[in-house]
Amino acid sequence: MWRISVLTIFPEVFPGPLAASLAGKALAAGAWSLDVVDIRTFATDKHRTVDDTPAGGGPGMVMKADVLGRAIDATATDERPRLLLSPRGVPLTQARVETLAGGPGAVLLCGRFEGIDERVIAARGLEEVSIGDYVLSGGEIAAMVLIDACVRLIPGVMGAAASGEEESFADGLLEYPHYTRPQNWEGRSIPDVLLSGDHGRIAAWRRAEAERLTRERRPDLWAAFLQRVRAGSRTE
Ligand code: JAH
Repeated sequence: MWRISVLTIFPEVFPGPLAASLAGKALAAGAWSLDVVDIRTFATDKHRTVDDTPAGGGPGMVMKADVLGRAIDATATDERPRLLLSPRGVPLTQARVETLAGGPGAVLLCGRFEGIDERVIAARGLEEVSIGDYVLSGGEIAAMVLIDACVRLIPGVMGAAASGEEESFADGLLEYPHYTRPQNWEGRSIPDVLLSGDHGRIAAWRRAEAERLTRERRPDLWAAFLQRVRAGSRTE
């Protein structure tokens, strides 16, 4: 079974939205497991302290190495990758999500405050992963994002539709626009080509729209796409 362990000082926020929808049904059905560990239970003092002032001074607080070390050691005795959700991590990609979903699961450490003692990252082999260039209040919501992206790829969770969609993202373009009935809504109609029944023209229109949207919105993806097209026409 695909296993997630989450280490957090806010255990009550899990499973949160992960309990809804198909991911929640799959969790209830035992297709994956979620083990939530309250970091605070590994504090040893009366006030169950998990943070302290930064060495060298400065604002905020830092999560303590000793508490986190014990929490990780009590949770992660297996082969699963250990990830720290962090705005300075390597960007999470669909390719990485596929790798994680195809493995045994993951141990996710959710930081709070200014961050965690750097020595824990080295000593416990944590890999820092970012879900985007913005700062959250802590790693919990980022962990939920990562879990959601992985769980929908577990065989049998979402059915055949999801894996088909993955292929369209895997070719590096944004999704084409979607429409459904009614044909006219608030004076806006569905593009004629989609009602033509001509599957060749429909596929060509969708492809052109996917390319246009990618070019307009994501110059980074568009440049990578053009590179692949050029490399492909050299070797094939
Ligand atoms: C913020 C600990 N890449 C998104 C992301 C992930 C984690 C955090 N922020 C943004 C974060 C404060 C404390 C983690």
